[in-house]
Amino acid sequence: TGKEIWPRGDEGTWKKGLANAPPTDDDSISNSIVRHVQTTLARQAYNLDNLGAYQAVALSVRDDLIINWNATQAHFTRTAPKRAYYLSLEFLSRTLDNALLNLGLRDKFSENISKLGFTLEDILDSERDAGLGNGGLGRLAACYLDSSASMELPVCYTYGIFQQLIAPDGSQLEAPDPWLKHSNAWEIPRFDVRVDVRFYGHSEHATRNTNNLRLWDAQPKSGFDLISFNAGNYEKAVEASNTAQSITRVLYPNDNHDVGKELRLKQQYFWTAASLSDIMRRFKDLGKPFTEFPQYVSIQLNDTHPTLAIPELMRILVDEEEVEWNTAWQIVTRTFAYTNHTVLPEALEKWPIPLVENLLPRFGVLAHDDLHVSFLQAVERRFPGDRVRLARMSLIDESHPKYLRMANLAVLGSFKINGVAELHSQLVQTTILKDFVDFYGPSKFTNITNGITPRRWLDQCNPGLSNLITEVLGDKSPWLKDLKLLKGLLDVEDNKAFQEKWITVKQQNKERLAHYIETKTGIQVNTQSMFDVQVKRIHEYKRQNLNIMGVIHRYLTIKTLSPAERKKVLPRVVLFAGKAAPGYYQAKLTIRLIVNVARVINADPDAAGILTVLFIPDYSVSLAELLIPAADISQHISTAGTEASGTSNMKFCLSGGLLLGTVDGASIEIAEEVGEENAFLFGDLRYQHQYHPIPIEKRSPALSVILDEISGGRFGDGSIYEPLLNTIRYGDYYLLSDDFDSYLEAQKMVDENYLDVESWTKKCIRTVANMGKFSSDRAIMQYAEEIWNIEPNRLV
Ligand code: GL9
Repeated sequence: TGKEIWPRGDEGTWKKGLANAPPTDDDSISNSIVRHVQTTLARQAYNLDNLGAYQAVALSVRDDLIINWNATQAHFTRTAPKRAYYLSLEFLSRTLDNALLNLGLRDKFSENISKLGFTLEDILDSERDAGLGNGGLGRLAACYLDSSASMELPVCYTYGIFQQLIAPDGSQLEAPDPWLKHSNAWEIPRFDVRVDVRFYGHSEHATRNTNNLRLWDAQPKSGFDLISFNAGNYEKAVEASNTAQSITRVLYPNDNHDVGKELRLKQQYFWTAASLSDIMRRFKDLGKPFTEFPQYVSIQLNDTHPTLAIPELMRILVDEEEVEWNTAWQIVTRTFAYTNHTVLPEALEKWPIPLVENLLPRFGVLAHDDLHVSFLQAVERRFPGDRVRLARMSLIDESHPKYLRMANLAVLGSFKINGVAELHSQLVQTTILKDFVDFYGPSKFTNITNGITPRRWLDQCNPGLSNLITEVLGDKSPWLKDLKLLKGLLDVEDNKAFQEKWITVKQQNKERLAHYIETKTGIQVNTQSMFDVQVKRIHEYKRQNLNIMGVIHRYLTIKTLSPAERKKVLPRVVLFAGKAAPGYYQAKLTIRLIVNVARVINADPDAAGILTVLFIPDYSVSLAELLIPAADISQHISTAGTEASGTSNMKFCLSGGLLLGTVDGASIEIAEEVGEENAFLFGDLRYQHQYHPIPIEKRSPALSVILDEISGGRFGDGSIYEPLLNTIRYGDYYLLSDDFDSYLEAQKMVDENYLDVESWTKKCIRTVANMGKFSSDRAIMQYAEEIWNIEPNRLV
């Protein structure tokens, strides 16, 4: 673009300064850490604690990252490639270990940290998770940032996902998660990037490319009301400041559920408007006409949460840049693409029109009148007289009050719409968006199956397995960047020595987890057991209830055995973790039931050593990194058709845990890849959720017995759980009684298969060997090629 890279002064002096090497050799690493302790943190060496040491290490690593980042940005400015922007309201991550691995400096830093009297492990543990998301959707954004070459994500919450505590009676308590309590080395404030948002009124081994996550914080335009202050009204003086800051203060803790609160709408508009304004600034620097905007910018909407970006771009183009309306709409509809992440009706966002009109008056007009009317006219021309279809497709739900349907708006304003696994994308096209497929034709709709980053979900969280794989495949950078190379493991699947090492790695991961469990809960688990894990948000559709009913069945069976027979039982540890949305009554009851069932079983000498059940509190990315590598089997047992993809299923399989699941989401594709005989899938897809007039005793006698045991007080006061039990007895919307028997069958298969150590180990090896498809590198390249039309732009 001919943009000046050396804006002022003497180029030689600048270059000499910039050439100062980042800390990569031994002395410079420890020197850099010590310098940050002494100057940046202004601390004394003698009273430096782990947190202080963490901050100094993080700052040293950051120096390195910034140098790469600046080079990447300068390179992008010079070459002016098309950029893709991933707009997400959620992001879930931890940074330090990931940065060290990607820079290829983990071992060197570890040595230097030891020399300074700390351990890398303690330092890594001092980092707080950036829990700025609820679950899979937020973690997916983090995997995609890792895998991508040019994205910027707009989110900042002062309080992330709440901290979960378990009360003495087994119920969940929430505590705030002030993730920014200590200053955060990974955030660099950009005082030069400020935009107005108005409401109301009218490296690693091979690549140096370094991306950033753009986080926004809300500040009032004039923070401090001096007149009120001078008049002695101190509260009023900071009122505007508090109102503005409250926008970014909290994460709505709902997963797959829309609540429709005004503050949430403010957040959505705030983040999208701030990001768009930033994108616009960068585009304008190029000096190109607006008609070329889609040649330089693609914007991916991570679910409908940032969909207000569509009318916002219209507003900027039409009102501020005076682009003609039809031309502006052409630009908008060539810029946006929309990823749908759920077909659950309760998760589809809709905003009351009066709320939108009050908060964002211009959008009321844009969405309600112009876009809405011309779209309805177009549908009417295609399907004359089809009033029912018209009502379904309309941007407006004509109830009282009227609602703006965000998915319809996202489809209207986007050139491509994708689901996140094969089955899910089909369901999207045949159910919630069927009318739109009829209208636009199928080519506007596609599938991009989710992926996970192998750097974090294998190399970082399971170093034992990563090293073993490297022993077989040679150098580790190639396979970590081209995950299909894992197929090479098939050559050694029969090798006894390799199988032994494989088993040892899993055993060590189990011991690492058992140690954590003992320090956190005081409970000892038998590490010779099979580790059976279900970790995810607690939700009726994910059916933790089915799992706990299965556990009770196992327990009751153990109780019928003689002591001699019990000795032959294959020992199991069943682990649960996950948060329930604070307002989700049924999900909270599930947690209470699991905790109390666990208590009874763990205290029963008849089950000692052969069945242990645990609910581990406060599930997070760091806990996932510990749990996933230790699992022998993991459960993904949602009612078929409800889990869009799931991504933890991929993480478990990539760590050599086998999959026990329903035919749902990406589990279907995983079973296809690894071989049906290496996964335990059960149940089938029923498109119709139907009311069950047949009594539960007839539908599933086995399940009925268990419900009665719970009611009867076997696990504490049964009346507490009646509301939960009744959802299964009557209605059974999530089809537990349909699937219970086949679930038990599948569990029996798991038990039998596990007895043959060699064949089990081979199943695990084959699973890992065939997981290449599920790398987020593949997924992000599909977005780049099939949607964004951008190419890798490598910094050398
Ligand atoms: C989700 C789906 O429920 C998951 O099946 C899917 O893997 C992820 C990522 O595509 O998206 N959709 C959704 O609303 N959540 C998901 O996890 N929940 C949140 O994280 C908010």
